[in-house]
Amino acid sequence: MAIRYELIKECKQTGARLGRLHTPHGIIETPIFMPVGTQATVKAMTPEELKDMQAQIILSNTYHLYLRPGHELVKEAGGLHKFMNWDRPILTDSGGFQVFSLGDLRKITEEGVEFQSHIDGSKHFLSPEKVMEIENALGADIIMAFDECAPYPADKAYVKNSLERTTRWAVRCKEAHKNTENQALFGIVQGGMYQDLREQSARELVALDFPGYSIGGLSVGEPKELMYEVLDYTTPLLPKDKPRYLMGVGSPDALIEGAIRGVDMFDCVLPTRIARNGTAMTSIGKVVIKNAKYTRDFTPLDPNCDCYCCKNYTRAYLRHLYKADEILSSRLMSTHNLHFLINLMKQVREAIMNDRLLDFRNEFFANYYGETQ
Ligand code: PRF
Ligand code: ZN
Repeated sequence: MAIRYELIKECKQTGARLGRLHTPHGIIETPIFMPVGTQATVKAMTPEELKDMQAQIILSNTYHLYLRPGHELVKEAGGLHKFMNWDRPILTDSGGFQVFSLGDLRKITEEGVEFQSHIDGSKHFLSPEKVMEIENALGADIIMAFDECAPYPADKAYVKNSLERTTRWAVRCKEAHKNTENQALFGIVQGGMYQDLREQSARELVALDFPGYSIGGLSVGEPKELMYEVLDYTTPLLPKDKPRYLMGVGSPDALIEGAIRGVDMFDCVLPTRIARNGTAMTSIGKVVIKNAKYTRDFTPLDPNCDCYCCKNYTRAYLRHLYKADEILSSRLMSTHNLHFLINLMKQVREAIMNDRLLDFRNEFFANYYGETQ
């Protein structure tokens, strides 16, 4: 078995889980936020910098690395860890989400998905077997099954069809996965916003006995309250002794609400993407650094943060860098935003340890949404 989940305790106030995930490249403390490194790099950050901000695991993408530089080349380099010089755990997503987001550029059949590259328009075909070949070549500690993420809104017949195909593809992934000793394959629960379909999906996947389970098909445009409602009835369907990963979710409120509902792992491009657009998440709410009110603000980006950016630079300087279109703007803002979410999860874990996650949530929200910057 490539991974082992150790449940340390459940928060008495919320039922949130504090755990440890043992992987071939080290131990991850959960609940955890995973920075996204789509193209074998967390944009603008070196692995050393990610370690400095205590990133424990990063995510990368099958779809992108298959198209460029190609999984064979990454394998030739000695695998993804070696290729990108990151020796801590890595999780790869299957491409199920990226391919389905291509719209007109793809065609789904029972066999797999035919699509055109977003880079050069060339034709490709991804099947469960092909995705396992790619993920085995990349060599991440945790790999995802090839799934179909239904859009929102979608009618029930469509969602039922896609979740049933996701189960059939999960069976094929399990059969094709060649490296079970070093790589843990997660099944992905789908079923849209329909309770009975989530139950069907979870039941079918749990019967296949994966080492972990992802919750897909959320944060696809539905209202936040609806996502929380789906989580309310989905996480209890999953085995307590396996990790649960909520895919593509990473706003501070969703991280806390997800942890409260029993989620152990999260990922999102949000912190790095908005950093490059000049937006910071801080303990007292969002800061849009280009605003004129920061011209002469010689205080740190976040008064309560001890990241490299906040310890050394002012809002006025960061605003200048952003306005002058300097690379350092993206680097410093990304440093802060990643540190902010990694540190938020550290605080969530401490709150679970002390049976006070509900209190922590209320305090955090009062500071985050209470004042406008
Ligand atoms: N499936 C896969 N990756 C994903 C998703 C999914 O449903 C989502 C949905 N938020 C993000 N990333 N394979
Ligand atoms: Zn900071």
